[in-house]
Amino acid sequence: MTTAEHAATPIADLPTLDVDPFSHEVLEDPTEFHEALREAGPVVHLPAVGVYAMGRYEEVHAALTNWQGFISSDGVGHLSFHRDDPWRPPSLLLETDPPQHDAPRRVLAEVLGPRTLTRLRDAWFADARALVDELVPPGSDVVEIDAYADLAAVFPLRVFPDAVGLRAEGREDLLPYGTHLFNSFGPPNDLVEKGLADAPRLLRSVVDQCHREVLTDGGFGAAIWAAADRGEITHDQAPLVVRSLLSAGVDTTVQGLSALLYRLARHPEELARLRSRPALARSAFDEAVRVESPVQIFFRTASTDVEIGGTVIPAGQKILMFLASANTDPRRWVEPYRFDLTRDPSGHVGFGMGIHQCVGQHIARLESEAVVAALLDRVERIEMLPGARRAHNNTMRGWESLPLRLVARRG
Ligand code: QZP
Repeated sequence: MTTAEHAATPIADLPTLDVDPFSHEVLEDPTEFHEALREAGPVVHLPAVGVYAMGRYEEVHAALTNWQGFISSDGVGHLSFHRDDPWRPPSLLLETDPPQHDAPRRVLAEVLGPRTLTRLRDAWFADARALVDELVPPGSDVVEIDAYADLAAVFPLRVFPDAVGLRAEGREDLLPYGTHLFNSFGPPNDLVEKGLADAPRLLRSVVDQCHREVLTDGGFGAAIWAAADRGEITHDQAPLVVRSLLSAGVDTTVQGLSALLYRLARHPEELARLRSRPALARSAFDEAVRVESPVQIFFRTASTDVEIGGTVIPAGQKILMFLASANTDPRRWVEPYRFDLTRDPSGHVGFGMGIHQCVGQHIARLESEAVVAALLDRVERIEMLPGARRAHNNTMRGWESLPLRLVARRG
């Protein structure tokens, strides 16, 4: 081999793609953009965002797992904490690197661990049954629902705030806060602009729900404060760790559920497969997360000159990872756009990968399992109705309205 074959591509010679991935056109349907990005090369300059982007599975996976080379502590959005003032104090989990990351991560992993899941399981299955009974009242034959507004955006808010131990006041702020938070990871476009006026109030409301005094006994919030009493994190850190739960646990599960409901409606044969093998309920959620990727993107920052995909990313440079594109890369997945419950979706990067991989993913899976079980019980068929509308957000892909017809099971 010649040295030329070993030499990394100088950054100036990288392929360029002159598309704004945060434009409404791309947010409506990013498929074509993802294909162009993957075809352009392993690392591609995006002048519209001023970053180097990755859309292939191999490089996105490599970047996510190289936390030493691609750090989070300069922000995982478009802003660089070095240059710019963040609109909220940085997260102790999302926007830190080891060693600062370790203790908060350990605490949340324990709080959201297997013991918690076992404790919540029966109650959440009953809650899902109750909600589905409201939507498909016993004796009804066919109902039309908005699977976003009536189900996906309702169920997580019925179970999660109670599990955290929140009071009633301020729960209505969680989803709008999340919407702005996820927009704010993107560049300062119209979506961010629209949220700016209300952002300080929403942030205050969420922060007000993190204090020890307002959290009920027995919840995730109280468990985080108890970890502070044991010295596992400091008392100063506790409210910010609670804030991470409230930031990461609402919009994500709402759009994760809407992704699954959409896919089940579009693929009746997969719903039938799920009915014949209910044990598929867990992987059904992961397959929906893979193919729809509710969390579409994340940024990192090169800590030093880092080689990736034959390119050296210069120290301090932001990179943009397209999780959704990696999750549909034909180099990694057979028939990548097919929602297929017979495939093994593990390895998808819809929950991220590496040390920052979603610490609440088991909670999200449990929510989805509960909803799927309730639906399988009460519903024979799920059909799309006209009028579905995508929500446009700089980070999240999902629905604003998802009209579905549910045909009840007989007997
Ligand atoms: C949001 C935080 C998809 C995610 C990046 C979700 C998320 C995770 C953590 C936080 C916020 O710690 O504030």
